[in-house]
Amino acid sequence: MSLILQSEKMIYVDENITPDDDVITPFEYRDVKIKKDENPSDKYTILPELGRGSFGTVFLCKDKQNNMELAVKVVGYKKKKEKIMMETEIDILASLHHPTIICIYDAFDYGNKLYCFMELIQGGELFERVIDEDFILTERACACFIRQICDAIEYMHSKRIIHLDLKPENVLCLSKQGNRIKIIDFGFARRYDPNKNLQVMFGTAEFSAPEVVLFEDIGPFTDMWSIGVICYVLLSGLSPFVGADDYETMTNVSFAKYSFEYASFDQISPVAKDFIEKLLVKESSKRMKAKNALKHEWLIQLDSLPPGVTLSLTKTKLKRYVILRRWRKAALSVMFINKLNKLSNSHLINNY
Ligand code: PIT
Repeated sequence: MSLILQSEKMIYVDENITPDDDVITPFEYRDVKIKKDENPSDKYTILPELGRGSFGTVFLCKDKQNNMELAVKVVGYKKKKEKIMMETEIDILASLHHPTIICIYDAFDYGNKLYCFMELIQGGELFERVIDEDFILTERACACFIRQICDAIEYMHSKRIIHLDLKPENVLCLSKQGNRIKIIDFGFARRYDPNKNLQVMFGTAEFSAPEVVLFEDIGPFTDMWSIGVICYVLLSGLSPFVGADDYETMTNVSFAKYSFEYASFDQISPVAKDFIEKLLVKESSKRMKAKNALKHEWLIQLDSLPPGVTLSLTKTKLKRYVILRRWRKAALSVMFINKLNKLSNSHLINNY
Protein backbone atom coordinates (compact mmCIF):
# COMPACT_ATOMS: atom_id res chain seq x y z
CA MET A 1 0.00 0.00 0.00
CA SER A 2 1.47 3.31 -0.95
CA LEU A 3 -1.36 5.55 0.07
CA ILE A 4 -3.05 6.46 3.28
CA LEU A 5 -6.21 8.44 2.85
CA GLN A 6 -6.72 11.02 5.54
CA SER A 7 -10.11 12.70 5.50
CA GLU A 8 -11.45 12.50 1.98
CA LYS A 9 -8.81 13.93 -0.28
CA MET A 10 -5.61 14.43 1.68
CA ILE A 11 -2.74 12.31 0.50
CA TYR A 12 -0.25 11.01 3.01
CA VAL A 13 2.65 9.24 1.40
CA ASP A 14 3.36 6.01 3.21
CA GLU A 15 7.10 6.29 3.55
CA ASN A 16 7.45 2.83 5.01
CA ILE A 17 7.79 1.38 1.56
CA THR A 18 11.36 0.75 0.72
CA PRO A 19 12.12 1.84 -2.83
CA ASP A 20 12.67 -1.70 -4.05
CA ASP A 21 9.41 -3.40 -3.34
CA ASP A 22 6.37 -2.90 -5.51
CA VAL A 23 8.60 -2.19 -8.51
CA ILE A 24 6.62 -0.52 -11.23
CA THR A 25 8.40 -0.98 -14.51
CA PRO A 26 5.90 -1.42 -17.35
CA PHE A 27 8.07 -3.88 -19.32
CA GLU A 28 11.04 -6.20 -18.84
CA TYR A 29 14.45 -4.60 -19.34
CA ARG A 30 15.35 -4.82 -23.02
CA ASP A 31 18.69 -5.01 -24.76
CA VAL A 32 18.41 -1.78 -26.77
CA LYS A 33 20.69 -1.07 -29.72
CA ILE A 34 20.11 1.86 -32.07
CA LYS A 35 18.31 0.57 -35.19
CA LYS A 36 19.50 2.12 -38.44
CA ASP A 37 17.59 2.51 -41.69
CA GLU A 38 14.33 1.43 -40.08
CA ASN A 39 11.45 3.89 -39.97
CA PRO A 40 10.17 4.15 -36.37
CA SER A 41 6.72 5.06 -37.76
CA ASP A 42 6.38 1.46 -38.98
CA LYS A 43 6.27 0.29 -35.37
CA TYR A 44 5.12 3.34 -33.40
CA THR A 45 2.46 6.03 -33.64
CA ILE A 46 3.76 9.37 -32.46
CA LEU A 47 1.13 11.37 -30.54
CA PRO A 48 1.03 14.91 -29.02
CA GLU A 49 3.93 16.51 -27.22
CA LEU A 50 4.40 15.58 -23.54
CA GLY A 51 6.90 18.17 -22.59
CA ARG A 52 9.87 20.24 -23.48
CA GLY A 53 12.94 20.89 -21.43
CA SER A 54 16.67 21.12 -21.54
CA PHE A 55 16.34 17.55 -22.84
CA GLY A 56 14.58 18.51 -26.08
CA THR A 57 11.06 17.52 -27.01
CA VAL A 58 9.35 14.41 -25.69
CA PHE A 59 6.18 13.05 -27.32
CA LEU A 60 3.58 10.57 -26.19
CA CYS A 61 3.54 7.51 -28.48
CA LYS A 62 2.16 4.01 -28.87
CA ASP A 63 3.70 0.69 -29.80
CA LYS A 64 1.50 -0.44 -32.72
CA GLN A 65 2.02 -4.11 -31.87
CA ASN A 66 0.79 -4.14 -28.25
CA ASN A 67 -0.78 -0.67 -27.93
CA MET A 68 1.55 0.18 -25.03
CA GLU A 69 1.84 3.90 -24.36
CA LEU A 70 5.40 5.20 -24.26
CA ALA A 71 7.37 8.45 -24.34
CA VAL A 72 9.75 9.26 -27.18
CA LYS A 73 12.49 11.83 -27.27
CA VAL A 74 13.23 12.99 -30.80
CA VAL A 75 16.41 14.89 -31.58
CA GLY A 76 17.35 16.10 -35.03
CA TYR A 77 21.07 16.30 -35.70
CA LYS A 78 22.97 18.34 -38.21
CA LYS A 79 26.49 17.96 -36.90
CA LYS A 80 28.40 14.78 -36.09
CA LYS A 81 28.94 16.08 -32.53
CA GLU A 82 25.19 16.40 -31.90
CA LYS A 83 24.69 12.84 -33.11
CA ILE A 84 27.47 11.48 -30.91
CA MET A 85 25.99 13.27 -27.87
CA MET A 86 22.58 11.68 -28.35
CA GLU A 87 24.15 8.27 -29.09
CA THR A 88 26.06 8.51 -25.79
CA GLU A 89 22.83 9.37 -23.98
CA ILE A 90 21.04 6.34 -25.48
CA ASP A 91 24.01 4.08 -24.76
CA ILE A 92 24.11 5.21 -21.11
CA LEU A 93 20.36 4.83 -20.68
CA ALA A 94 20.50 1.34 -22.23
CA SER A 95 23.07 0.29 -19.63
CA LEU A 96 20.97 1.43 -16.64
CA HIS A 97 18.46 -1.01 -15.16
CA HIS A 98 17.12 0.40 -11.92
CA PRO A 99 13.58 0.91 -10.55
CA THR A 100 14.24 4.62 -9.92
CA ILE A 101 15.67 5.35 -13.38
CA ILE A 102 13.58 5.80 -16.55
CA CYS A 103 13.60 2.64 -18.62
CA ILE A 104 14.57 2.64 -22.32
CA TYR A 105 12.39 0.63 -24.74
CA ASP A 106 13.76 1.13 -28.26
CA ALA A 107 15.99 3.47 -30.31
CA PHE A 108 16.26 4.49 -33.97
CA ASP A 109 18.51 6.56 -36.16
CA TYR A 110 16.34 7.58 -39.11
CA GLY A 111 16.22 10.58 -41.46
CA ASN A 112 18.87 12.56 -39.56
CA LYS A 113 16.95 12.17 -36.31
CA LEU A 114 17.55 10.03 -33.26
CA TYR A 115 14.51 8.53 -31.54
CA CYS A 116 14.71 7.27 -27.99
CA PHE A 117 11.61 5.35 -26.87
CA MET A 118 11.15 5.12 -23.09
CA GLU A 119 8.58 4.14 -20.50
CA LEU A 120 5.77 6.60 -19.98
CA ILE A 121 5.84 8.29 -16.59
CA GLN A 122 2.51 9.90 -15.82
CA GLY A 123 2.75 11.53 -12.38
CA GLY A 124 4.45 14.79 -13.43
CA GLU A 125 7.39 16.61 -11.86
CA LEU A 126 8.09 15.95 -8.18
CA PHE A 127 7.85 19.61 -7.12
CA GLU A 128 4.52 20.06 -8.98
CA ARG A 129 3.19 17.07 -7.06
CA VAL A 130 4.29 18.18 -3.59
CA ILE A 131 2.69 21.63 -3.96
CA ASP A 132 -0.67 20.07 -4.77
CA GLU A 133 -3.39 20.99 -2.23
CA ASP A 134 -4.02 17.29 -1.54
CA PHE A 135 -0.43 16.42 -0.77
CA ILE A 136 0.67 16.49 2.86
CA LEU A 137 4.30 17.56 2.91
CA THR A 138 6.24 16.18 5.87
CA GLU A 139 9.95 15.77 6.54
CA ARG A 140 9.43 12.04 6.24
CA ALA A 141 7.88 12.38 2.78
CA CYS A 142 10.92 14.48 1.73
CA ALA A 143 13.32 11.85 3.11
CA CYS A 144 11.42 9.16 1.21
CA PHE A 145 11.95 11.01 -2.08
CA ILE A 146 15.59 11.85 -1.34
CA ARG A 147 16.30 8.21 -0.40
CA GLN A 148 15.06 7.06 -3.81
CA ILE A 149 17.21 9.67 -5.57
CA CYS A 150 20.28 8.55 -3.56
CA ASP A 151 19.50 4.92 -4.35
CA ALA A 152 19.43 5.60 -8.11
CA ILE A 153 22.58 7.72 -7.96
CA GLU A 154 24.45 5.14 -5.86
CA TYR A 155 23.58 2.57 -8.56
CA MET A 156 24.75 4.89 -11.36
CA HIS A 157 27.98 5.75 -9.54
CA SER A 158 28.66 2.04 -8.93
CA LYS A 159 28.56 1.70 -12.75
CA ARG A 160 30.86 4.72 -13.08
CA ILE A 161 28.18 6.87 -14.66
CA ILE A 162 27.49 10.42 -13.48
CA HIS A 163 24.26 12.27 -14.21
CA LEU A 164 25.51 15.89 -14.04
CA ASP A 165 22.09 17.53 -14.33
CA LEU A 166 20.20 16.55 -11.21
CA LYS A 167 17.47 19.09 -10.55
CA PRO A 168 13.79 18.99 -9.56
CA GLU A 169 12.52 18.96 -13.19
CA ASN A 170 14.41 15.74 -13.78
CA VAL A 171 12.64 13.88 -11.00
CA LEU A 172 9.24 12.57 -12.12
CA CYS A 173 6.51 10.89 -10.05
CA LEU A 174 5.13 7.58 -11.25
CA SER A 175 1.60 8.46 -10.20
CA LYS A 176 -0.40 11.19 -8.51
CA GLN A 177 -0.91 9.02 -5.41
CA GLY A 178 2.11 6.84 -4.73
CA ASN A 179 5.57 7.81 -3.52
CA ARG A 180 7.63 6.40 -6.34
CA ILE A 181 9.83 8.60 -8.45
CA LYS A 182 12.11 8.14 -11.44
CA ILE A 183 15.11 10.10 -12.65
CA ILE A 184 15.06 11.27 -16.26
CA ASP A 185 17.26 13.20 -18.67
CA PHE A 186 20.65 11.69 -19.28
CA GLY A 187 21.58 14.33 -21.85
CA PHE A 188 24.59 15.47 -19.80
CA ALA A 189 25.44 12.08 -18.28
CA ARG A 190 29.00 10.80 -18.69
CA ARG A 191 30.98 7.65 -18.14
CA TYR A 192 33.56 8.47 -15.53
CA ASP A 193 37.17 7.33 -15.43
CA PRO A 194 38.69 8.14 -12.02
CA ASN A 195 42.13 8.26 -13.64
CA LYS A 196 41.16 10.94 -16.12
CA ASN A 197 40.38 14.58 -15.39
CA LEU A 198 37.05 15.86 -16.59
CA GLN A 199 35.64 19.38 -16.57
CA VAL A 200 32.29 20.49 -17.88
CA MET A 201 30.59 23.79 -18.54
CA PHE A 202 26.89 23.07 -18.51
CA GLY A 203 24.03 22.26 -16.20
CA THR A 204 21.76 24.55 -14.23
CA ALA A 205 23.64 27.16 -12.16
CA GLU A 206 21.31 26.85 -9.16
CA PHE A 207 22.04 23.12 -8.77
CA SER A 208 25.65 23.11 -10.01
CA ALA A 209 28.51 22.30 -7.69
CA PRO A 210 31.41 24.74 -7.02
CA GLU A 211 33.79 22.59 -9.13
CA VAL A 212 31.46 23.07 -12.14
CA VAL A 213 31.27 26.87 -11.91
CA LEU A 214 35.02 27.08 -11.12
CA PHE A 215 35.78 24.76 -14.05
CA GLU A 216 37.64 22.30 -11.85
CA ASP A 217 37.59 18.49 -11.96
CA ILE A 218 34.16 16.95 -11.68
CA GLY A 219 33.13 13.44 -10.66
CA PRO A 220 30.44 11.46 -8.82
CA PHE A 221 30.70 14.00 -5.98
CA THR A 222 29.27 16.63 -8.38
CA ASP A 223 25.92 14.79 -8.37
CA MET A 224 25.96 14.64 -4.55
CA TRP A 225 26.13 18.43 -4.30
CA SER A 226 23.03 18.70 -6.52
CA ILE A 227 21.18 16.25 -4.24
CA GLY A 228 22.09 18.55 -1.32
CA VAL A 229 20.55 21.54 -3.14
CA ILE A 230 17.39 19.57 -4.10
CA CYS A 231 17.05 18.47 -0.47
CA TYR A 232 17.48 22.04 0.83
CA VAL A 233 14.79 23.34 -1.55
CA LEU A 234 12.39 20.46 -0.84
CA LEU A 235 12.61 20.96 2.94
CA SER A 236 12.41 24.77 2.94
CA GLY A 237 10.99 26.04 -0.37
CA LEU A 238 14.10 28.23 -0.59
CA SER A 239 17.00 27.96 -3.00
CA PRO A 240 20.35 28.20 -1.17
CA PHE A 241 22.48 29.85 -3.85
CA VAL A 242 20.07 31.49 -6.26
CA GLY A 243 20.92 35.07 -7.22
CA ALA A 244 19.33 37.74 -9.41
CA ASP A 245 20.96 36.20 -12.49
CA ASP A 246 23.12 33.21 -13.43
CA TYR A 247 26.32 35.17 -12.84
CA GLU A 248 25.29 36.02 -9.26
CA THR A 249 24.12 32.43 -8.67
CA MET A 250 27.46 31.06 -9.89
CA THR A 251 29.33 33.48 -7.61
CA ASN A 252 27.22 32.33 -4.64
CA VAL A 253 27.87 28.67 -5.53
CA SER A 254 31.61 29.27 -5.82
CA PHE A 255 31.68 30.57 -2.21
CA ALA A 256 29.52 27.60 -1.10
CA LYS A 257 28.07 29.73 1.70
CA TYR A 258 24.50 29.06 2.74
CA SER A 259 22.42 29.27 5.88
CA PHE A 260 19.63 27.52 7.75
CA GLU A 261 18.65 30.82 9.43
CA TYR A 262 15.19 30.99 7.86
CA ALA A 263 11.79 30.37 9.44
CA SER A 264 11.19 27.41 7.07
CA PHE A 265 13.99 25.53 8.82
CA ASP A 266 12.51 25.98 12.32
CA GLN A 267 10.48 22.80 11.84
CA ILE A 268 13.29 20.81 10.25
CA SER A 269 15.15 18.26 12.39
CA PRO A 270 18.89 18.61 13.17
CA VAL A 271 19.53 15.25 11.51
CA ALA A 272 18.03 16.51 8.21
CA LYS A 273 20.22 19.64 8.41
CA ASP A 274 23.24 17.40 9.10
CA PHE A 275 22.41 15.42 5.93
CA ILE A 276 22.42 18.64 3.86
CA GLU A 277 25.59 19.92 5.58
CA LYS A 278 27.45 16.75 4.60
CA LEU A 279 26.48 17.28 0.94
CA LEU A 280 26.93 21.04 0.54
CA VAL A 281 30.67 20.84 1.20
CA LYS A 282 32.82 22.97 -1.08
CA GLU A 283 35.77 20.56 -1.07
CA SER A 284 34.54 17.76 -3.31
CA SER A 285 36.70 15.03 -1.70
CA LYS A 286 35.10 15.70 1.70
CA ARG A 287 31.52 15.53 0.41
CA MET A 288 29.33 12.58 1.46
CA LYS A 289 29.24 9.78 -1.13
CA ALA A 290 25.98 8.15 -2.31
CA LYS A 291 26.79 4.95 -0.41
CA ASN A 292 27.20 6.86 2.85
CA ALA A 293 24.16 9.05 2.18
CA LEU A 294 22.06 5.87 2.14
CA LYS A 295 23.55 4.99 5.55
CA HIS A 296 22.93 8.46 7.00
CA GLU A 297 20.65 8.49 10.04
CA TRP A 298 18.12 10.76 8.30
CA LEU A 299 17.44 8.17 5.60
CA ILE A 300 17.79 5.15 7.90
CA GLN A 301 15.43 6.32 10.63
CA LEU A 302 12.73 6.96 8.04
CA ASP A 303 10.94 3.65 8.61
CA SER A 304 10.69 4.00 12.38
CA LEU A 305 9.43 7.59 12.69
CA PRO A 306 5.86 8.90 12.70
CA PRO A 307 5.06 11.18 9.71
CA GLY A 308 5.62 14.27 11.86
CA VAL A 309 4.39 17.82 11.40
CA THR A 310 3.25 19.11 8.04
CA LEU A 311 5.62 21.66 6.60
CA SER A 312 3.10 24.39 5.80
CA LEU A 313 5.53 27.31 5.47
CA THR A 314 7.78 25.20 3.23
CA LYS A 315 4.79 24.39 1.04
CA THR A 316 3.83 28.06 0.67
CA LYS A 317 7.41 28.90 -0.30
CA LEU A 318 7.66 25.89 -2.62
CA LYS A 319 4.53 27.04 -4.46
CA ARG A 320 6.14 30.43 -5.04
CA TYR A 321 9.36 28.72 -6.15
CA VAL A 322 7.55 26.47 -8.65
CA ILE A 323 5.45 29.35 -10.05
CA LEU A 324 8.57 31.50 -10.51
CA ARG A 325 10.29 28.65 -12.33
CA ARG A 326 7.27 28.19 -14.61
CA TRP A 327 7.43 31.91 -15.45
CA ARG A 328 11.15 31.78 -16.06
CA LYS A 329 10.73 28.76 -18.36
CA ALA A 330 7.95 30.55 -20.29
CA ALA A 331 10.01 33.75 -20.54
CA LEU A 332 13.02 31.79 -21.74
CA SER A 333 11.02 30.10 -24.50
CA VAL A 334 9.62 33.50 -25.58
CA MET A 335 13.17 34.87 -25.65
CA PHE A 336 14.24 31.83 -27.65
CA ILE A 337 11.42 32.32 -30.17
CA ASN A 338 12.28 36.05 -30.46
CA LYS A 339 15.90 35.15 -31.04
CA LEU A 340 14.90 32.62 -33.70
CA ASN A 341 12.68 35.23 -35.38
CA LYS A 342 15.51 37.74 -35.35
CA LEU A 343 17.86 35.14 -36.79
CA SER A 344 15.46 34.19 -39.56
CA ASN A 345 14.82 37.91 -40.29
CA SER A 346 18.53 38.61 -40.56
CA HIS A 347 18.78 35.53 -42.75
CA LEU A 348 16.06 37.02 -44.99
CA ILE A 349 17.83 40.41 -45.03
CA ASN A 350 21.13 38.73 -45.84
CA ASN A 351 19.50 36.89 -48.68
CA TYR A 352 17.99 39.92 -50.34
C1 PIT B 1 8.19 10.65 -19.69
C2 PIT B 1 7.29 11.67 -19.41
C3 PIT B 1 7.73 12.99 -19.46
C4 PIT B 1 9.05 13.27 -19.79
C5 PIT B 1 9.92 12.26 -20.07
C6 PIT B 1 9.49 10.93 -20.02
C7 PIT B 1 11.29 12.59 -20.40
C8 PIT B 1 12.22 11.70 -20.38
C9 PIT B 1 13.60 11.89 -20.77
C10 PIT B 1 14.49 10.89 -20.44
C11 PIT B 1 15.79 11.01 -20.80
C12 PIT B 1 16.22 12.11 -21.46
C13 PIT B 1 15.35 13.07 -21.78
C14 PIT B 1 14.04 12.95 -21.43
O1 PIT B 1 17.56 12.19 -21.78
O2 PIT B 1 6.87 13.97 -19.17
O3 PIT B 1 7.76 9.36 -19.65
O4 PIT B 1 16.72 10.09 -20.51
